[in-house]
Amino acid sequence: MSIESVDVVITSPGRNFVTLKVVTSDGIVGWGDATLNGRELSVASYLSDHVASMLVGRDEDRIEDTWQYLYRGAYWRRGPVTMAAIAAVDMALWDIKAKKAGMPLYQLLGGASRDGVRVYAHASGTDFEALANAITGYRELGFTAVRVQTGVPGLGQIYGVSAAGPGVRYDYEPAKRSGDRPAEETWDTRQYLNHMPGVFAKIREEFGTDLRLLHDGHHRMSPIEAARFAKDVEPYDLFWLEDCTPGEDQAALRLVRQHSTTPLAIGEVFNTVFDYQTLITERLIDYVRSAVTHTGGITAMKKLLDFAAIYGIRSGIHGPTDISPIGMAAALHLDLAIHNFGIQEYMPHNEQTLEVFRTSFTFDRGFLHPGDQPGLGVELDEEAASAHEYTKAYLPVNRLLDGTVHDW
Ligand code: GCO
Ligand code: MG
Repeated sequence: MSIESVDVVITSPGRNFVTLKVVTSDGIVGWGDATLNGRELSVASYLSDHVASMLVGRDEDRIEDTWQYLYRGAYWRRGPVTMAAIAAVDMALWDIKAKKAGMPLYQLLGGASRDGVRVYAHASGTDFEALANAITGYRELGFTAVRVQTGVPGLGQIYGVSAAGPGVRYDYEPAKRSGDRPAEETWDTRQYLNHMPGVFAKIREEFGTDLRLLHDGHHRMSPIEAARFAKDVEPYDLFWLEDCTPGEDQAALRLVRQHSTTPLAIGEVFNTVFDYQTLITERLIDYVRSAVTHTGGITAMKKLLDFAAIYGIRSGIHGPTDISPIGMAAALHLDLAIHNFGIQEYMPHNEQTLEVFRTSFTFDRGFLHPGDQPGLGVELDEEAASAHEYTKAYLPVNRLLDGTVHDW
């Protein structure tokens, strides 16, 4: 048996997704997620112009060999475009292998290590009342963990805050269909640092100590600012502080660590295990935040998480809406199987997306389960997909109040 065809499907049911379809000579279909938010077409081209023809005729069962062939064999390695393309191939091959075995993928990864996967939701609000309203809504749905982002007085629309109003919002989407260039937002770290600790204090007062609270700094603080923030929020027992400093600077986290016991998570912009080498071996983080889709797929992610396990570091796999339901399913199978699971991010996709991607994962009182369909458990409806044409969309660009470009 061998790979007979490889095709790229681009669809935009409210937001853009790039999906790889691999079909074997005996008709088994495997699906992989290749979505890179705001740069989707570059991965689509990498796959259809450079990778597809290399795969046709290969043995679909040789997943590790195919991974190495695409990674080492390309000479130019790493980077989000390359690693998203490799991830899509890898996911599709695991989907095929598990379908051939007649098992859900998590069984091939060692079987379930737990009954369900604890997930966290995105609670946000432009002010405290709206935020508290969102937290209440998620608690009523059974969530045991929420990520908290809120507006900062003096700044307009900022990262992580739904502009759509209070309540449980499944519609926060940072990529904007803003024409030929990105929308711009403004930022001031000083105002943020002065505002946020008080928000956590009020949340603990109102909601008690049970709820797991997470927060995303989205790469905006300098090392010393991040150290101050992590120290200031210590009394409010965060589950994690995410991306407190820009991801490239691994040494920055040494400084944050020296000053605080707030658990740290980083990695959604990383692509390989090498980005984590210092962070893991020096135990500078507590959670690995990579997306399966952006880190070379299930093969690479399993190795990364096993490496982290040796150092007592746990998983917190990236799961925003720009990861397609296929990438989300890949995460859930890993989450269920590995021992060092921490938590899984969950931003449910909109209805249009779920008409295109037929999922079988289930949500029950704060926990997801990938389901027991053979394979990943997600099938793409190509007819439904063809109704939604690609529409250019960008993540915003961030500027300080004086106009200087800042990390978004
Ligand atoms: C998260 C992330 C996302 C990213 C988005 C960019 O923690 O979920 O920070 O919200 O901003 O994935 O495409
Ligand atoms: Mg993040």
